Amino acid sequence: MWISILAVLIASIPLANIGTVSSSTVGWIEGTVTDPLTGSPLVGATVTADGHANTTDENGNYTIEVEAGTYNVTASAEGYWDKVVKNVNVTASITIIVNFTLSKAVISVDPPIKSGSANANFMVNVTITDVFNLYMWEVHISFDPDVLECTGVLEGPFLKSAGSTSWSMMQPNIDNVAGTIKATDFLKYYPPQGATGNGTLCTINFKVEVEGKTPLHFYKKELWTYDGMVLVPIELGVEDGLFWFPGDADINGLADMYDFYMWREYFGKTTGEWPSDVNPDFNGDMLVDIEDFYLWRENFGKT
Ligand SMILES: [Ca+2]
Ligand SMILES: [Ca+2]
Repeated sequence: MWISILAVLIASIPLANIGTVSSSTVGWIEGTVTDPLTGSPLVGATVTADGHANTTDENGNYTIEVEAGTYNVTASAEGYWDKVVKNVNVTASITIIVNFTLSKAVISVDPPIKSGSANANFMVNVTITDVFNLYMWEVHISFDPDVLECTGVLEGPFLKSAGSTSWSMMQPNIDNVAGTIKATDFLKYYPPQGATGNGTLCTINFKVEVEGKTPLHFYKKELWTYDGMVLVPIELGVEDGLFWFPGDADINGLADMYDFYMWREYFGKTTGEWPSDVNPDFNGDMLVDIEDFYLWRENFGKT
C-alpha cells in the first residue's frame, strides 16, 4: 500500500531539453515542492537524488540532472519533515516529475505535563497540529501502570469533523498491566476531503494510583492521508507527555522553594496560562490555587 507514490511520477519528454543533451545517458528529475496547507511553493527547499542536489527556485521548482538509473529522491525544507520518494527510475533523455508536499504535522500530549495526588482523575488530549487531509490515525502510548491507571479513551472532534469515523467499531485497547493504550480511527467512507489543520484526535482519562513520575510515550504514531487510491503515510513529529510528582513546578527533580516561587507566580492561573515546560498545578485540576500549595508543602524536599 505504500507504493502509491508512483501516482505522482509522471514521465514526460520535455522538447526544450532535447537540444541540450550532452550525453545519451543523462536524464532529469524535476518537480515542485509545496506546503499542502497553504498551497504555497517552498522556495529554497533542498532536493537530493542520492548525492545529486539542487534547491527550489522562487516558484518552488527544481531540476536535477542525473545519469540514467534508480534514485531515492528526498525533499527537505526548514520547519518541515523530510520526505523521501524511493526508487525513482530515470531513463536517458527523459524527464521524470516528482512533486512533493511537505508536512509539518506534530502529534503531542496536551497539556504536556500533568501531576496529581493519589486517586485523582485527570485527562489529557492527544492533539495534532498542521496536518493536511488526514484520513486515518493510530497511536500507541505507554505509561507506568504502577503510577497511573487508564480509565477510558474518548474520540476527539477532529477526524469526525470530516465525515463518519470507525471509532464505534474500533474500541481502544487499554492494558493497565502492561501500561499501554492503543487507539485508531479512520474516515469510513473516504470523503473527498480529510481533516485539515489542528485538533484533538482523542482524550485519555487517567486515575492516579500513586504520586509518581511516568512519561506518556508515543511508541507508535502513524497518520495517513488518502490519494484517491490508497492510504499514504504522513510524516510527523512527536512530543511525548509527562506525568510528574506534585510539588516540583520547574520539573528539575526536586520540590523546593523555587517551586513555591513558581506556584506563587502562577497563582490563580488556569492551564494554558503558564509555560508548557513547567507545572505549578500539582493536583492536576487545571487551576493553580491553595490546594496546590498544600501539596507542595506535603512534598517539600522530595525528589
Ligand atoms: Ca523543582
Ligand atoms: Ca490545582
